[in-house]
Amino acid sequence: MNKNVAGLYTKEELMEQIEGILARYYGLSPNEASKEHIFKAVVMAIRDILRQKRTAFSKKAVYAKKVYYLCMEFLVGASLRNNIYNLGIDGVMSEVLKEYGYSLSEMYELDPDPGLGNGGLGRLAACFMDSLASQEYPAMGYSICYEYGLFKQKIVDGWQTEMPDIWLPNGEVWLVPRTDDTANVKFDGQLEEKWENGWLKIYHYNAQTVLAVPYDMMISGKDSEAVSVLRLWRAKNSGCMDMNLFSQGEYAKAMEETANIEAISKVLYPSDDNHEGKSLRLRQQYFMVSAGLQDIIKKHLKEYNTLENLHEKVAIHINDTHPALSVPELMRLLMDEYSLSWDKAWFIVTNSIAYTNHTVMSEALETWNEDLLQRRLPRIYSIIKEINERFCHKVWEQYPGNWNMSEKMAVISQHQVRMANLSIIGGHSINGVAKIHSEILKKNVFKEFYEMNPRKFTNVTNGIAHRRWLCQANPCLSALICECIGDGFVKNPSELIKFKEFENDIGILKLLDEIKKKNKQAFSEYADKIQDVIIDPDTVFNMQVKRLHEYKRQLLNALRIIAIYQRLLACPDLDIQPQTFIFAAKAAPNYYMAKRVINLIWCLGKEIERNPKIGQKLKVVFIENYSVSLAEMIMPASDISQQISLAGKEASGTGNMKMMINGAVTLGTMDGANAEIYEKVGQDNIFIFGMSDNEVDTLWKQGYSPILYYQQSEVLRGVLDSLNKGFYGTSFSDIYNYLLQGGTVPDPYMCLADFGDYCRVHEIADGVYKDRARWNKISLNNIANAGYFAADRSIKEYADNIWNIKPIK
Ligand code: 26Q
Repeated sequence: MNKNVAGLYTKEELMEQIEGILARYYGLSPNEASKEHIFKAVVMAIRDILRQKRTAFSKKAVYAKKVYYLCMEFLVGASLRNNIYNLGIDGVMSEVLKEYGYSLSEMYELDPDPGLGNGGLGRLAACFMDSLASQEYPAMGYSICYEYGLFKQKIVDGWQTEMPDIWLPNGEVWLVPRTDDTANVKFDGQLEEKWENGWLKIYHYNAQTVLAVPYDMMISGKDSEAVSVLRLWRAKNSGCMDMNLFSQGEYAKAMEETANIEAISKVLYPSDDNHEGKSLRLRQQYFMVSAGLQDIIKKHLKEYNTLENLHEKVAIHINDTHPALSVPELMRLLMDEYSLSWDKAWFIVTNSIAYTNHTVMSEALETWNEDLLQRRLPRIYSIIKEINERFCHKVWEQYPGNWNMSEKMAVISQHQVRMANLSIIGGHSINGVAKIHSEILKKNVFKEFYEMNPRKFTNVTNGIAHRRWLCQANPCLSALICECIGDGFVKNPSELIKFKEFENDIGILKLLDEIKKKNKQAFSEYADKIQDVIIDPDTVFNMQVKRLHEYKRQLLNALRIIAIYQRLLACPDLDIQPQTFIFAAKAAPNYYMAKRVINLIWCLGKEIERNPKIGQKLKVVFIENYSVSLAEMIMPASDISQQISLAGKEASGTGNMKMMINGAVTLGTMDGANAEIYEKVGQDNIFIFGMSDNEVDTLWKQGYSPILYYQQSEVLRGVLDSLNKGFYGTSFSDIYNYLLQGGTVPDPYMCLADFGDYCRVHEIADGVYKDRARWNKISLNNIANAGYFAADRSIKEYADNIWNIKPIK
């Protein structure tokens, strides 16, 4: 099998390939093979196809500028369906499997969903790999091959418990080990500087050397010749055990060292909000950065035999500050290993690196303790100090006497190393991930940097892999769109706007309604199967699925549900639209308040269930273990998409886009990408409520007094008081206190300030929902306007405006 163009594989060729693998690897004929064997052989056959395609593509891309995307997380999701779809071999593969007595969906069920990310940021990186390949950009991603991904969540008696995500035994089939490209990464030790022939040579003594072994995962493009490679590094002890220790009889200590080293790629940190400054996390970051940059240099030298043109041929993207050590590490490699001068190295570094910021929350901005950095990474520390000194000098020259400017922009301050400042100074571009977010970066968070260098700042609004989230996750809707406007939108998502022509077509609107119903039914069956919960597909599916965070305000949603519940308790015969509130969310394991909110939602659901009459109109379900695979079931089944963060806090959100493209209607605040969804669909096709980001700032500055809202609203009083008594036998008086008083300040996300408007707008939405024709028209308008939120568009903007790379045609 040696074909370049997707979709040209015949049934016979694929069977020959699969059977060859079964024979070679397992010594089995198809008759003897189990379902698992067939699955593995199918994956290996696809892997081979992708590898051949990648080799051919790399040849075409020689001498072209390439992008390297560094990210501590890639939440890729299951791979089999995506690759089969993108290669266009669904039909023929299904026939092949029939010969062995299986179906495609049986194979998909065996395909693991590696949890190599926490949420939005990691999923964005995965969507980008897909778009890069589909649009034929030469690209490679770098990350860590965590042995354990994000924990698996189980709710036990209403409380989140965490279990390890052991993905590798099954997931390993997707990985190709590339031991030839193993790199060495050095930690600890001491430095010595020596002048030799007019050069300052740096010697790094007593360092601990860790092997970084690469494993490649290939990601195909849709109808394209390109394949993106995601290179995941695994930490290994450098082979030789410490024989000194061993000879002295200290066996356990010698083993401990291996365990310590291999811990680097053992587990993904499950917290996406709170920077804790742990030594292991620092080692993970440097491990990935150093291995990745060495790899980039090696590849570049192979093509050009010089590093002088690195910045012309390589774009290095750091996804948030987690890979920010790229700045000093690339300086180190260029100067210490390849003898470039500081100025030359600095020119190359600052013209290669670009940085995306994903948060404005101060507690999530990374800083590292100076002593820790100096101990673990002595050379990197000395380079950061030099960068800081040179930069502060420049600031001082430009703003003489202005201590404020220097203090705000310094890389090192009060014994902390600030990674965002390092990333801005060491790169040529910084961008936010939605318009409003990028404005906030310029206005507040990085105001001084913006003043000094406005041209570095830009925005690239996020986007999603629409082929995964629409074409694959919702095949019926996708087929309907194809019938109406053709299949151009698959490769060119902006064509989705043509679907708008059908907004008054009663027949199409009815079909849209039927598809939604079918997806809701499918989700109900799935929920019953995985979690034993019964959901009525004839109710409104009102969904909030995302990580659990105070700023995302799942609590606000819960408060309103309590209000509805109380209304129904008071008059059980009230004629309301029956609705199901569906939540799915993981909380960081040490985030107590987030876990309490899950607890509240769960107890509320249980208590309502006990009252069968009310239960017919109102249901609350918490679906466990939110993951990419679960999201692929949820998005197509959603009617209302709740995006209710406090304005100014959610950088972008991408779940909002996934729901929109599946025809859900957003009910949300003017935050993150919601504001752009509003711009695209217009006010008739979205339900917006709450304070604007400016109003939020003003209220907070003038002093937020939740008690006023409590006093003014009887409904709110009823809701809050009921927290003290609690639900399903559990009191939530701590949440009552949090909302009204708090420890030092009450609820910083001001749920009560937005509560009234939230209820008002929700009521309008419920009214519109009753008018099915009108609702379906709104739904259609959301789908038609979702093309802008495709990752293909985001990637093109990055390619044109930041990376300066071109597709390989
Ligand atoms: C930091 C230090 C130590 C350990 C972990 C971390 C860490 C890990 C993950 C910090 C943050 C994250 C993830 C952040 C994230 O997902 N942010 C989201 O990014 C999305 C893509 O741009 C946006 O849509 C969301 O608005 C944003 O919250």
